[in-house]
Amino acid sequence: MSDRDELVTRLGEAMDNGEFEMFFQPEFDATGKPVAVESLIRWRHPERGLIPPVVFLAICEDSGLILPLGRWVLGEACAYHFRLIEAGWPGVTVSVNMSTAQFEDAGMVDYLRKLVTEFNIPAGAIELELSESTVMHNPNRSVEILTAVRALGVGIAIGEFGTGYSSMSTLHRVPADKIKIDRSVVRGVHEDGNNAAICRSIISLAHGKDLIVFAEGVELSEEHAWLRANGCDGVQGYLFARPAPFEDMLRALGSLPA
Ligand code: G
Ligand code: MN
Repeated sequence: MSDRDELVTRLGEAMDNGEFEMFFQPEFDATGKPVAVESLIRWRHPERGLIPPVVFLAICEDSGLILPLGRWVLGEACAYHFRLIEAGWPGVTVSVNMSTAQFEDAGMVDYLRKLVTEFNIPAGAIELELSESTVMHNPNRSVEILTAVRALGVGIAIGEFGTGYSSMSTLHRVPADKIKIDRSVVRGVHEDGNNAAICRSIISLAHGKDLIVFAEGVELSEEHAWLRANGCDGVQGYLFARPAPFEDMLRALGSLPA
């Protein structure tokens, strides 16, 4: 058996054994109030410890394991919505990253509908985060899927924005609620004229379409200050909180960004 086949087998077992878990990274609005938590999958390997998604997600996609795994993640997002309420954070959205294969899976919307109905998930409690390339993989189909998703009261965020060549046409074609500017564009925005120009135009285009704009990967207080001064609606990044297990993340929610 090849290393890859072995890993595929092992990943299947990991699912059955409950070795996957969700980490969370908060997002704050312009006043410093936590408004969302992005859920990020991790594999807690019994011997190798915590394994980041870059190591296993591509293999999950190739092997088809991404579909059951993605459904598990959606179920977790619903469960954590209720845990956030219990913890005293009822208005905080749980954001779920979704890969292209899962997004385009014919059963995805039905599964999401089943969860939303069964658990009585209120509008705005859950948000799907899709990369620009996922949305632009098959734009016509994406419009159909996104329209159905939004009809369920599930929000749409387009992440890693500003890296694809199609950024601007994406905004005009697809229904969404929120744009997340990629951290490569946010980096050094207070001193890098190119990034500043890109951020400014993304913010103005998004606002022109009634979308809110968040910045990913904010690491410096200077970047944060620039973003606030230039109308960015919210922020996420190491400056405020790193991805962390749920309980640790809750503690970070309490300490507002400066
Ligand atoms: O593209 P996406 O939003 O899915 O990426 C999420 C990943 O980005 C997380 O796993 C997290 O580790 C990383 N990340 C989040 N905030 C920051 C940051 O401020 N700086 C850097 N370098 N990486 C970050
Ligand atoms: Mn993300």
